[in-house]
Amino acid sequence: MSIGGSDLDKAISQLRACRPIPENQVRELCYKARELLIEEGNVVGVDAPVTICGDIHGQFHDLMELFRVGGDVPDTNYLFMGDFVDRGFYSLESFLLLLCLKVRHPDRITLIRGNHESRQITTVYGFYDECLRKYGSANVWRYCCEVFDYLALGALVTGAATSLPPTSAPLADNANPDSFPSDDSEIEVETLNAQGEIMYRYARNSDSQSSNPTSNPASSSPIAPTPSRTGAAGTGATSSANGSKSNDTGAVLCVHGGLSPLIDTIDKIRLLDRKQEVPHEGAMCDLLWSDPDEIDGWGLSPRGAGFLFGADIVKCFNHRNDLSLIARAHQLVMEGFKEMFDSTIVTVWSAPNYCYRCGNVAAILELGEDGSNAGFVRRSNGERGGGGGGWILGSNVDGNGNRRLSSVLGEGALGQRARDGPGRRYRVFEAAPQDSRGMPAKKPVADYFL
Ligand SMILES: [Mn+2]
Repeated sequence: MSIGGSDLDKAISQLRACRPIPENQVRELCYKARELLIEEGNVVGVDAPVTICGDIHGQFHDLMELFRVGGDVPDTNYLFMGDFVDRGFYSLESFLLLLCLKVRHPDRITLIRGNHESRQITTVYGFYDECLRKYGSANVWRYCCEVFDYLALGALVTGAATSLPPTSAPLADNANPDSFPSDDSEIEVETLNAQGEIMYRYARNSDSQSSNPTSNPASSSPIAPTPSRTGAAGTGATSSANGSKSNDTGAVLCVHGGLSPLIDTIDKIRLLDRKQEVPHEGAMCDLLWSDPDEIDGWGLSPRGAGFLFGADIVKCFNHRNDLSLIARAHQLVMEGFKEMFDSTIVTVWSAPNYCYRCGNVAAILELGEDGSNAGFVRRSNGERGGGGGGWILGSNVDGNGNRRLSSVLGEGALGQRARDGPGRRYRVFEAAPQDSRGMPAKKPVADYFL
């Protein structure tokens, strides 16, 4: 049999009901998924608008809640930053549903690899046992692991708007509208609850740079605007004729864990041979395992894999690669998301009440579309035309084409934000009601009354 067309839609509705699909369909699905994923580069190019999600960890009913809050595929574009499996009770249904959606709507959903998408880790943390329990053999686990090996290592989101369009969303009960910025200011961050009500709203910092001061009259910035660049954000290209002129927002790099001391440019990620089990060390391992931390430079990770990296590392990397933000997952955040280092990096966590007992809320990050970025041509490998990933021709390059080190290490990179970040809308949500999980409440309600 082949899983295409109506079979695929049938599999999707079966998985949406949290019912596993037959083994032969899983085999076919995994084969199709691999065919798609093999065509993707290590760093997938993604156009805004997109909704960025963190760890799921087999919490199927919370994934359904995520889609309820964020919109369904294909109405909403999604980017999932890995750790689909392990810990929760429904790794199988969660991962297979995401995989079905990927095969059904390849341009609407991007899946990148987390450190749990690995043979070794899934053997210890639940996914292997779950497959064995649900199918009576390890075949399905093996098919899924073969897909893991082909997942991209990162994604580069371009074309995100610098500010959020005004919404007419209602205010949450606990919102304090007096603290909201005035109507004419540029909204940089907005936080909404699961009902779509606004909880917080922040204007762009008045000391941040603006590429187009006339569009931001509220800014009283003493800092000179960054010279206008014309290349596709994230490629570093400046001479491309098809770039955006009105949006100076850098690109957003999405990885599961973080940075690596072996990787100073995004191009170096593109050169890795990713089609393998996650190694115990090296660049690929670091991208999936590392964590940001309040340290200078690099540090040893208590996880035993990857590294800790400080604000200086993030700011240098972002500056060098024309990034305005790194989005990553991998660490439980009680509030669902956490911005660090002057908003140059954010952790997004999408598994509410992690392990059904941590009591945290979850979040997803929406990046809006910058209308001025239309006209880019996507190459077949998903990378942008025009720049080729080169970054040497920027305003920080001297006449000989050398990157001016001072501009990377000087106050331009470390003392302030080098780039305006994208407008960021966080939707925060709680765990799905327990009764939708098909498990009885700890004490049946009747006990209290009879
Ligand atoms: Mn992780």
